[in-house]
Amino acid sequence: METIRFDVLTLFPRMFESPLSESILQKARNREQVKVIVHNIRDFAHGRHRVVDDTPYGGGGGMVMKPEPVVRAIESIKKNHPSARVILMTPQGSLLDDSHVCRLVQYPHLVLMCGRYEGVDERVRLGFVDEEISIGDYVLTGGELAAMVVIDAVSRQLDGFLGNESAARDDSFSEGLLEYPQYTKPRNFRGLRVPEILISGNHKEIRRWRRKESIRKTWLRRPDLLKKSKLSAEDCKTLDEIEREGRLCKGMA
Ligand code: 6GU
Repeated sequence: METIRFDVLTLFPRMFESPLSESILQKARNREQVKVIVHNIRDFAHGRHRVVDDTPYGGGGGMVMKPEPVVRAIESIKKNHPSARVILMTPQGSLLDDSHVCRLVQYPHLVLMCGRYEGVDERVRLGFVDEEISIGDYVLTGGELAAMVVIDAVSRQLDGFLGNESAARDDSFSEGLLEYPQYTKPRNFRGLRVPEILISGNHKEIRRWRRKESIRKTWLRRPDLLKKSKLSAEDCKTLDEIEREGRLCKGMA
């Protein structure tokens, strides 16, 4: 069984309790395919008050996470697991995408350090972190939610994580395309009908339809992805068809 371990370093360990305890992620944890160990950075702070943050040199507002507790927390894991990969969650990191997720699942052990406040002392980044990740161009109050996104997205790439029929390689982004539209019963929902082709039982035609709708959705919503994806000669013909249909629709409107 392909497994992975995450050690999370955070000032807010309880944030991780319920999101990681539901659904298939909890099942994967039950069978120990995914291990998540959450550590409170405050436990590594010294002194009566266990201070973890301080004002920035040079002035300005906000607080900065002090280097000592963070580095002690990282080292407490590295001592027994020297090859664990240390990732700092920060809006300054490189943007997480599908290829990034597929690279991360190759590591058997990730340490996810969650930044808070206005940031982490620069010296933590310089000496003790292997890479920095952001999950998008917006600012969260801390790296915790982003770390959960990484745990979820990376875990579901493990072999055998999803049930046997579905596989991560079939979904959106696996080939750089968005997923085709899905339908279930009833056939007629408030006058909206399931496309006939899906009820036809003609699996070759269903596959063609799905491929086309997948290309269409990507063309409409994410033309940037379409440019990067590897389309076959047949896909290119399909795309021509879609573009012609698109022009027809505009003509009618
Ligand atoms: Cl990893 N952290 C924070 N604080 N904000 C973010 C982020 C991470 N990724 C996007 N926004």
